[in-house]
Amino acid sequence: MNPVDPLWQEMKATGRLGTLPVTMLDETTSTNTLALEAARRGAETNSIILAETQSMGRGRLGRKWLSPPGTGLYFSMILRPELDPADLAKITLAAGLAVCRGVSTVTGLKPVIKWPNDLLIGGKKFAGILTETEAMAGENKPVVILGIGMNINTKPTQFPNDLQEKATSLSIFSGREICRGSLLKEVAEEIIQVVSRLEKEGFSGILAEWNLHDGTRNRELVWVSRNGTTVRGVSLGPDQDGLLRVRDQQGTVYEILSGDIELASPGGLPE
Ligand code: BT5
Repeated sequence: MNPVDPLWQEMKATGRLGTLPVTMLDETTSTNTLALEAARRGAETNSIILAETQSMGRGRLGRKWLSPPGTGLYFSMILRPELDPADLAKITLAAGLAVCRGVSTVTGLKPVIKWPNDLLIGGKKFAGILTETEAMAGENKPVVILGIGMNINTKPTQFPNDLQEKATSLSIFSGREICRGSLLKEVAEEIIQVVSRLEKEGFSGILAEWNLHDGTRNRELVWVSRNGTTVRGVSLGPDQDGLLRVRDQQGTVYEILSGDIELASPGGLPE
């Protein structure tokens, strides 16, 4: 089903990806759940938990992440960043940048990010990020579980009907099989690098680079808040805190902390 993937075989045999500990499972409920449990037991920072499929893969706000077996990358990394709890939302944006960079290095493709956590190629979603945190007894830093789901060699028929219109995989888009081991290695290294940059230099450099991958800047969006308020306006991109700025027709600028945005008009996202 997959091309020969020496790194995958090596990870299975050694439980390591370079220096990083990796737990590889054929199936689990959610790698984020397992990673959190492992973190509570004191698992090493930057450990990776990966599964070939998930029965209860999670998205944000109680949504599901579909994990067709054997063709994607579904993994969670245990991070303990030296950051203020208020800065943790920036990790999701930094991770989006890490995925773009990793995908671009391994495949030459140029994904874009739809704030805050969707990664798109050819206007369709191929990856999503779920960041969860927990304060740990006896530790001064909260643990951050960074969960990433990516459709790599997934075939169109592996998506249910309701996802076929809006989901894609790197191989569907590029017409070739992609080596999952190389991609995991590159993305994991990029994550470690962006988190370290966030800790040492703050958010502005990462934001400047993130802006180059912003798939919705200057596009008209609709955002529906949790209490049902609808804001329609033009995206000005994220601010220095990672909140999305949207300017409505009256010129009022809204700062959006969470939730979903949709393009107001058809026409797709940049490819
Ligand atoms: C996300 O949520 O996009 C975050 C996904 C994170 C998944 C990883 S896999 C490893 C780790 N373990 C977990 O349990 N989770 C993380 P959100 O923005 O809420 O998007 C969810 C929506 O994306 C769903 O409601 C669907 O519309 C769509 N979706 C679900 N599965 C998909 C898939 N495989 N490909 C593309 N879109 C999908």
